[in-house]
Amino acid sequence: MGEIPDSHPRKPSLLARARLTEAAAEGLLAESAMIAHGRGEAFDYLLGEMTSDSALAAIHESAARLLAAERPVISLNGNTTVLAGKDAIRAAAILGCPVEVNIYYRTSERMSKLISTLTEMRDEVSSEPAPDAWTGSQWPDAVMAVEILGADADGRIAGLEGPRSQCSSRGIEAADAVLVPLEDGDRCEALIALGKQVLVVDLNPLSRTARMANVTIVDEVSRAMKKLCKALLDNPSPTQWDNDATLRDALDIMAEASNRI
Ligand code: PTJ
Repeated sequence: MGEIPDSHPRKPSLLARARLTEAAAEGLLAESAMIAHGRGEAFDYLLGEMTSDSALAAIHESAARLLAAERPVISLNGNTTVLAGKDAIRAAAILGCPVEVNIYYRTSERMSKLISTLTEMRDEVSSEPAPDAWTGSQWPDAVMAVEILGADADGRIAGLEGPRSQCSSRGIEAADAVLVPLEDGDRCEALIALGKQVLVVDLNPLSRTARMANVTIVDEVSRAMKKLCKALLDNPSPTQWDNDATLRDALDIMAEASNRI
């Protein structure tokens, strides 16, 4: 892809497409990854390709619940690793928690490619300047301490059958709070049934996942994960959360999109 000028109004979206196309060629993504992304893009277009106030509130609530959890984990699939893997590592470093590669269309080849990609990303993040409030060698130490789980599928998500139930016993199985961007409805339901806090990122406010989660961030995953890192540094506390209100707000914004013409 040629150079996209900074002035191009849809530059981030075009860059995301280029990243996904490259990742697909490298074998990191599910065959249906582009279909999922295209559906997300359509919703994002209606949202004006920006983080709404209600999505930002959901990001703060998710940060608060992850900080309050005893064993939080960030679950990563193919699309999320490619679009927001580095921010997921940054968030995990701030939280002192693992990330877990947990994919819907599971093959051992994709698992090992995604784990290698995240390992390289972790190295890169460790040599970045520390965020505010982190000093000296604290940041690289915290980043390098982020475990990348998923290779040993020695745990189970009770209530699911077959490869989709596989997870790490020290990650999703043991977790009391799971951040799962772009999750499938059945798995979201199973995690909720296990009594875990389920925090999701999904541009479709009507998806089963969006409607079932404890907190739904209706925002594009790379924007949301960047803002989540900032929110974690603010150290917020959990509140009474009305998730249906955030879904209704996203739908209202989409319904009002015609006013932008
Ligand atoms: O890597 P795998 O094997 O785990 O597979 C990942 C995909 C995403 C292919 C798989 O989980 C899948 O098929 O997902 P679905 O059921 O199509 O759901 C994807 C949801 O994520 C849809 O509701 C989309 O609107 C939403 N979505 C897609 N791209 C983004 C997004 N939400 C936020 N940010 C995005 N970039």
